Amino acid sequence: MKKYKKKFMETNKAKLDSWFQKDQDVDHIELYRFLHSIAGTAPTIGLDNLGAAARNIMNEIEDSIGKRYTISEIQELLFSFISYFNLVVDEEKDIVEQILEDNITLNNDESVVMIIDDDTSMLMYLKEELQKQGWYVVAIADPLKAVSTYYDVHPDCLIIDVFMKEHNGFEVLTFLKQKMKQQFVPTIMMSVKNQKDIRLKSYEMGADEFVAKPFELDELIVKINRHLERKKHIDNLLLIDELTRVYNRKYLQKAFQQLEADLSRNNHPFCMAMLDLDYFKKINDTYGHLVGDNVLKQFATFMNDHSRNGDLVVRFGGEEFVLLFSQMKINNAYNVLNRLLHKFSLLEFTGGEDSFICTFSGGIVEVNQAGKPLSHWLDLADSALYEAKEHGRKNIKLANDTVTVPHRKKIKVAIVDDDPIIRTMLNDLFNKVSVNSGLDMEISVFRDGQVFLANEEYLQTNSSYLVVLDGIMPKMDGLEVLQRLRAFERSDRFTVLMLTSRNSERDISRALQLGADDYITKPFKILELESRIHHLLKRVK
Ligand code: GH3
Ligand code: MG
Repeated sequence: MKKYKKKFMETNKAKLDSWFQKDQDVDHIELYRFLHSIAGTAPTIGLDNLGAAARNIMNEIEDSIGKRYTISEIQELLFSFISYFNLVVDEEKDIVEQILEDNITLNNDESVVMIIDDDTSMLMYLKEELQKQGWYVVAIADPLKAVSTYYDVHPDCLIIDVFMKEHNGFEVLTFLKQKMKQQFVPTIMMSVKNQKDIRLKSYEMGADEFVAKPFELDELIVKINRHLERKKHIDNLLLIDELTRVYNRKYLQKAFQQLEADLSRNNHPFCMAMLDLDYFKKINDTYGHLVGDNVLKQFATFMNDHSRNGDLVVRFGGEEFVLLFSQMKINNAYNVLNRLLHKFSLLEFTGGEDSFICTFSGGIVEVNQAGKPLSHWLDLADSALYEAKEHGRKNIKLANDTVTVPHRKKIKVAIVDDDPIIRTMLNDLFNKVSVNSGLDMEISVFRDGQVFLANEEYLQTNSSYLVVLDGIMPKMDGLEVLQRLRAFERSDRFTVLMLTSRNSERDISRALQLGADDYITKPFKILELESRIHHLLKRVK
């Protein structure tokens, strides 16, 4: 019998044994919790029938709140389970382990749809339905969270409700409109008020579509699909980054090939530098994202203005840029970059009333050998960049011959769940993701919310966390844990995935209001969970 099933059997059998040994009546709540945990876990590890059986009994006893069950009543109710847990079911194929062992390729290319609506039932409904289309759906109930999330997830399509209680959708849109001017992100406005002035205002603000509520779901899906296809088409044509007007990373491959051809033909080495702005998140947090955008633009312009003909500036992503210096030896490139760093760090930027300066760090590599792929040189430059960051930032480092340090900061992964099987499974899954993605992760498991929160030393560091939080736990439920995390200073360090139960709509709604970054309903399929984890990891700051 495979590991998870075995553990599952053992845990549940132990629980039943303890009831029988004590020979005392069992509370309704305790029985319900036992069944609830089976209903949540069994289908995830491939025991669908068992999960369904647990759900049936839960329905059966639903109206008996407060009842105490004698041991013989328990025996009668749980007859099928008792025999099951004592059986060895080794002939069943274990889906979970198969998935964990096989490297089933994830579709990392899913379109990202972001919905902003403070009506959480609408959010939940849309999220669930749109996910069925294979899209990754980010649901935001708090408009204030919308802006930073927008920058983190880079949506391919945006759906905004016009009338949100605290901030109306137009306000969010006004902000995002600035963004949309530079970047083409199809936007659909929704409203229960289907009046001409609202429709007109939506279009004037830059919406591509207006949808009146109530709407036909299939029609909405077709519309979104069409927008996503157009976006893909346009993205494929673009080689220039829309915000900074320098080349985007798609062009990098082409440019690299040209320079490499020159290298193999004429033996002209060239240099590649990876640059990253220092403490850029702080600029966003202090002065707002539009000021951050402006810094990026000015940085790109500065680099363009100060590079020679034939050199290339590429926005690699976020606040990372790649520079290619044609026909240049590394010592020369090193001196050039240091001069640029010095000059750039004298520039003054304005944010509101204040002025501030900005610096960058860089890693540089000399491409002097033909035949190696672009990724090889990028990894080397990235390693050197990481060393420059470690070395206190605002400096340039030369690459060694090997990739020495894992690039990127460490991500702490906290798994908080009272179910030992889910804990083990998640732990294994994250280990696999860590190996496959090359991300440096420190994975910890906690058996309940209290133990997790009590670990002050673990939580008080400045690290970034991905927290997988079970919604229903004894002592302190997941929602309370989430609420407490959100009260922490710089609480956006915690990217939270809630595990909820399908029928607890109220809990999901609350989780969204409290700013959970995503939720997944139990029982979930491992592959689905893995895909969500990949998306969430991109958002961990
Ligand atoms: P470090 O010195 O270690 O590089 O720290 P950092 O704060 O610069 O790096 P971090 O990776 O923590 O934060 C980068 C931030 O850049 C997070 C992301 O939301 C933001 N960002 C990414 N793209 C854009 C963009 O187009 N505009 C703005 N304003 N912010 C962006
Ligand atoms: Mg940075």
